[in-house]
Amino acid sequence: MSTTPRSRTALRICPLCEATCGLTLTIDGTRVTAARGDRDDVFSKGFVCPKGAAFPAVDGDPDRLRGPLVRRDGELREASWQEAFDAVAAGLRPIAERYGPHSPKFSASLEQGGIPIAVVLGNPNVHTVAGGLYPPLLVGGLGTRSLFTASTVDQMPKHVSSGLLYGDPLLIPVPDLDRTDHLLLLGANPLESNGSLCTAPDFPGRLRALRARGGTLTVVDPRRTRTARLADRHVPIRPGTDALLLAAMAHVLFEEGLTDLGGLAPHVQGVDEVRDAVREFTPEAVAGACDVEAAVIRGLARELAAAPTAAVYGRIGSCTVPYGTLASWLVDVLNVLTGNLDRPGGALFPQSATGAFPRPAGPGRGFALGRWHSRVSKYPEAKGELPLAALAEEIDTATQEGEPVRALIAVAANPVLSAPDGDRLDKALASLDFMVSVDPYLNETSRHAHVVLPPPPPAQSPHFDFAFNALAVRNQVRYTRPAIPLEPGRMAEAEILARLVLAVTGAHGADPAEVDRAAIERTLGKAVRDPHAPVHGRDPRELAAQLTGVDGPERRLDLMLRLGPYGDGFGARPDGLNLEKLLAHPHGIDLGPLRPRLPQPLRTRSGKVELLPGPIADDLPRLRRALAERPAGLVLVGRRHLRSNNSWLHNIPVLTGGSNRCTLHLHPRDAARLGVRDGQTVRVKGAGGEVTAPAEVTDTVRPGVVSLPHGWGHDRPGTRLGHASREPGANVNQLLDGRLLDPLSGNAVLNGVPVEVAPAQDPAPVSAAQP
Ligand SMILES: Nc1nc2c(c(=O)[nH]1)N[C@H]1C(S)=C(S)[C@@H](COP(=O)(O)OP(=O)(O)OC[C@H]3O[C@@H](n4cnc5c(=O)[nH]c(N)nc54)[C@H](O)[C@@H]3O)O[C@H]1N2
Ligand SMILES: Nc1nc2c(c(=O)[nH]1)N[C@H]1C(S)=C(S)[C@@H](COP(=O)(O)OP(=O)(O)OC[C@H]3O[C@@H](n4cnc5c(=O)[nH]c(N)nc54)[C@H](O)[C@@H]3O)O[C@H]1N2
Ligand code: SF4
Ligand SMILES: [Mo]
Repeated sequence: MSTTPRSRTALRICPLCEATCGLTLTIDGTRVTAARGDRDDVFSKGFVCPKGAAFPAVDGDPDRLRGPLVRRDGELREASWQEAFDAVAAGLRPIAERYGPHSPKFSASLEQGGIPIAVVLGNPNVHTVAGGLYPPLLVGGLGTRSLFTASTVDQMPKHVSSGLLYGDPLLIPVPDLDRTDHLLLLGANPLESNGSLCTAPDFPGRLRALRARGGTLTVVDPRRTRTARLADRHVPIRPGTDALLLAAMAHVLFEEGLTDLGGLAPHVQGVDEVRDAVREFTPEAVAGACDVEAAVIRGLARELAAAPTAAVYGRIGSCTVPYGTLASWLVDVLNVLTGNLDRPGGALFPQSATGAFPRPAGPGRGFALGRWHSRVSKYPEAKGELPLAALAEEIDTATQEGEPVRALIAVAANPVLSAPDGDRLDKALASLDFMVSVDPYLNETSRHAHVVLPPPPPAQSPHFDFAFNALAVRNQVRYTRPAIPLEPGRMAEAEILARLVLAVTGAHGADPAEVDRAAIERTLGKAVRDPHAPVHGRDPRELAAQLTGVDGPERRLDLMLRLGPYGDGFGARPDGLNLEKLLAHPHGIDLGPLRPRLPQPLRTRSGKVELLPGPIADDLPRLRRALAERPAGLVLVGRRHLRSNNSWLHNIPVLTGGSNRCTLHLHPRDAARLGVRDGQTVRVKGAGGEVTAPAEVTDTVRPGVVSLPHGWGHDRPGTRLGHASREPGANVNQLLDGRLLDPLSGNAVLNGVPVEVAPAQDPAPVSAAQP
């Protein structure tokens, strides 16, 4: 690569999807001018997709905010950081004091939500160092029960099924992509998404390698996606019915004597109960609802059982549906029944370098659901969160008990587009007493904030994958420091969030480094008291003094690495990992293939995999009723485009255009029936509202199903998204009213939603007299 004297290269892990590819950036002065895959990256080995290659444009988008905005006289105006945090403290403290734990108004009742300040955490928090380290301190510091995150429009069903099966909602098995002989993939399209809850740089290449080594790939999806086209078999299921299909597969395994738990058997309880629970779900009974022939379902079950190793893997299309938790549970049940859970080639539990140090196997505390409920609709919490779909009503609806949400802190979240019924949420946000957004853009959500605190662009931020290393198909660890120093006037996102923690806890103005110091002190204090910890009995101050790193976040990373499963234990294991060692390996450290781990990480009360947990058993009658359900009309599903990322990359010209458009896919048969021509504008109507979009007639969707991508609808005033607002698209989530949830997880139903489609009237010709 040609480099001018002023240009240099720097490594940076890509934050734009879960694949976490290593990038080599070319930097000219203080500008990123090119990005390519880092060939020496121990995990991604040079892979890069069009989004990663567009890193310079994403990083350098001129619409990114350069400094904070503070609302004055109704207008968001540029302000200094000092003014911005003064405004945050002035806006939040009175509410915190009025309703907080020390005030007479504080409701100690679990049912009533405590303090009326909500925290909303969006998807990029799992892609930043700051998002991994500070949100728990923020939520804890506020003492709020009003926590809403992107998880409840995404993977909460998987957390709940893992919580119930294994006692730990974060213990999620991932398919052993590189070694499996057979992959059954439901509701995922990794050729566009690059994978989710399965971190695998070059997912497409790994699927091709699976086929090249003689393995088989089956894809279950109502659309013939790029992934489906790569597969040996594509099953175009009716949306929302995966749980029925999987239950019938389990039925066949029992009926035909094909279950074989292998070495897993001593660690599993409840197999006979599952056999009874799926008795009614014969392939013949589910075939009509799924619109998949019984013989095909039997074939799927037999193939799964016959494969030397196999993995069942479900994602968005199996989670964001009315039976999302049941489907997520059944995915793992099938892996267990065929002996594929926790064995090479099957589905295994990764071991992340920043995970907890392994403690001896044995009974744990289990996983509880519904420890408190939302104020208005009484939705049960799951994993400490309330459904994002209920955020609007928690703000705009008064009830007898508790206070409506009055103030909100949004970090990296755009729920006006990402969550159901954006119009209602839009109005609700506008009615708040106070709102803060930590966001690089003035967009559909942050435009309602009283203070916007913009983090620096990714090249000026460090990167470590706290979340995705625990979901990766290979154990490995990588860290990249900021590729470019902070520009003058910028504040690191870690410092922004640390200052927010100070502001909400009444310590506004204190040194933000105190937040990290206190966090380190707490962690070490606990560790030295823990008989299983490598530092048991040692002096926490002496340990804290050993931490290296240039700032608080780095010292916290060093701490987690040293206490982690590969760590040096502060000298207990001198060969072990610490930050210094990691920094000496800029392309990362490979920690080997996934290994069987059970029963060690189980935290259920029995200490075993509890195959038929009570809440699941209680939800099965609902699935039995679904056997008889058939949608009367069209149902809607989503889709992702390789060059998209939820709601926030439509402002990057190189990532828009071409096939990346907000069009309604519909099958030629449905188009003919409705009198819709290709390219014609259609009206789509759902329970929450109506949108218009150009029709794209294509047989890649099955008959009876239409598809519209999410994250569009950039036509609201008061945003600063120059490019996105020129081709705004329609907000698919306006079709939802937010009432349709998976009951166990509170996850919004985003797929398989009934809609009506009709040709729109051609727009009236513009009269010359119009102003
Ligand atoms: N209909 C439908 N709706 C969906 C989905 C679907 O499949 N169908 N998918 C759902 C899923 S899986 C998800 S995860 C959600 C995502 O929904 P959200 O969590 O709302 O995520 P995004 O839409 O990606 O918006 C991210 C926000 O973070 C900001 N941001 C970007 N980088 C940074 C950063 O480094 N720091 C900070 N502080 N902010 C940053 C962006 O400007 C943007 O405002 O959408 C969900 N909504
Ligand atoms: N390019 C790009 N990559 C992304 C994102 C992005 O927006 N763009 N978002 C990121 C995020 S936040 C996430 S969570 C991941 C998601 O990653 P994936 O889970 O791979 O998400 P999708 O590509 O939406 O694939 C979901 C598939 O489910 C199908 N489907 C819909 N309903 C059903 C159903 O009822 N049953 C079955 N079996 N299938 C169904 C849809 O047709 C679609 O093809 O992608 C991440 N990566
Ligand atoms: S696959 Fe994901 S992580 Fe890799 S370059 Fe593309 S967007 Fe970045
Ligand atoms: Mo997501």
